[in-house]
Amino acid sequence: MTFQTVESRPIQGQKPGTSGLRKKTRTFMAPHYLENFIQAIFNSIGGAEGKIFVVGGDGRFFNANAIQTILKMAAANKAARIIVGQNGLLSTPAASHLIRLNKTDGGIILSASHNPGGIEEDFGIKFNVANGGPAPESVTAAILNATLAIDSYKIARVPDVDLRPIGETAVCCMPIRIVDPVADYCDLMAKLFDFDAIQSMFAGGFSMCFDAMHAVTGPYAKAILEQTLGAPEGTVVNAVPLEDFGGGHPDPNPIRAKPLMDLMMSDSAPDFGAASDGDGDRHMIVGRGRYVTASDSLAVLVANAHLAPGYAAGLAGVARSMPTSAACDRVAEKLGIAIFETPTGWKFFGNLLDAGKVTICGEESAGIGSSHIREKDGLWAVLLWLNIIAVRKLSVAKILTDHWANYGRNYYSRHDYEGVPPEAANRLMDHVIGQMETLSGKSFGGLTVSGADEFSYRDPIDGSVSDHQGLRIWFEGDGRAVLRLSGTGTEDATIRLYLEQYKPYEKAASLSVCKVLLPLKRAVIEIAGMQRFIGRTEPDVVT
Ligand code: VG1
Ligand code: CO
Repeated sequence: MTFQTVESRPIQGQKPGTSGLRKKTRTFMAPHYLENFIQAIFNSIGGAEGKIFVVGGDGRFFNANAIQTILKMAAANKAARIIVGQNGLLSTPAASHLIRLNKTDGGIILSASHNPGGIEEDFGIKFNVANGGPAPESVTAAILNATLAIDSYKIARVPDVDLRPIGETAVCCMPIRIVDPVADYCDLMAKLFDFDAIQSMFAGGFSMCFDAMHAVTGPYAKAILEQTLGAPEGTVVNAVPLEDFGGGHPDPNPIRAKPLMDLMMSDSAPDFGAASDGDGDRHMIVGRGRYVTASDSLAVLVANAHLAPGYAAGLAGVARSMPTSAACDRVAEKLGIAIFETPTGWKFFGNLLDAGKVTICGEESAGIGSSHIREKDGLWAVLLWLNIIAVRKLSVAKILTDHWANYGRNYYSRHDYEGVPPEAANRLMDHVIGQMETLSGKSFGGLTVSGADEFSYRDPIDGSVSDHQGLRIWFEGDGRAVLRLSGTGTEDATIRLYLEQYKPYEKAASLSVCKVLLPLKRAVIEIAGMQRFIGRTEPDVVT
């Protein structure tokens, strides 16, 4: 018998409200676990029969095995066809593009993004819908319900498919198209950006280092930056995707991408530095001697996007996640375009993009993207920066200081407290929520609170409401702090504290970020009772 129906039990796992399932790899490898989740996805969308899906992942440990299981389950569930990246590789943005380009019914992306990979580390599965974007909350809720109700799954008992040759193959009678993971994505980038201008810039000696962090963007960056745009070989480092990302966290921030930071702060720094995360949807920009926060990157891209051919007609509007700094709001205001504030997570941008209300969206975690797909896009952001530099012929540092001179500066930093026992993290948050009504007017170390609330979002397109999206505290004198719990961890809780202080340009010149934000940090530590609830006040990661 080729197709088998296997009896099965509900699985524990998905956190309500998250767009995918992220767990320890061993959990996914346990009997029936992965299968149950995949069947739950199919069940929640009215079955896979007759549907077309894109499948691919970031190449981490278990990627190859999981894809084989998914192909066999899709065949047993009578899917019409599958488009899969060669060797099972697809970056999240490339998968989003393939879903749209081929008018498919959605895609299954295997990644735990910036989380480390390996048998003792993390694995994840995201389901993206037909617009190419992460499943909205209505769909993730349906998947969650399906995981709790499941009693069996269907799978074909056939040998593995060889995913090395590009071209047509099949599992049972279900056709599979194995595609070059880079080609279509590269074509899309060539339409949006002035490749000739960037090419001339490289030909003129412009130097760059792109750290792919042994994750999925290696092949993309090599094909686009080196082979297409003519950057010298060796511009892309750590370019081969490894199952364990070389033992690191593929999270493009100054801590995890320290070798790149060290290079860019040294005497031998190239003109431009960039990195991307595990699944290629996020980025880091660092100029010679100058790190660019993601919030500033977003503001600079919004202010200069019209210099790239794909955005020459201007932007419809901009959206940013709530914890992201308001630097891009100032640009939007000057451009006279709408600005939307959404909860953390790319899925909240989908409706705004589909409705044509916004062209560029961004998050402080270095996920920035545009209407070209429905995911954030690391390489896209890097290419837009390159296009802007090619046109303006200025260094990153100069572009940034010019920007602050025009708009003033939103000093910004995110502090992550990792490995916190979940109960302690919840008690801390509850403690702040308990004070919400009474904080206004109180002073903490000389800073006076001017307002506080818990962020709730009403989607302007479909009216759906998402509550409990983080705690906001405003201070007199243009300061803001945000506290929220990470939704992407797999073990303990991570508390994220976001600090932001606006200064008009006269005062913005060359102040230290730490110094500017210290009073805010002290105030929040006191308000949240940090020492009392989690036994410390210093974060693990500061970005
Ligand atoms: C983090 C980031 C958030 C991002 C999410 C997924 O979430 O803060 O901005 O959308 O990761 O990114 P959290 O809940 O841990 O703060 V990725 O690159 O995993 O697709
Ligand atoms: Co990612």
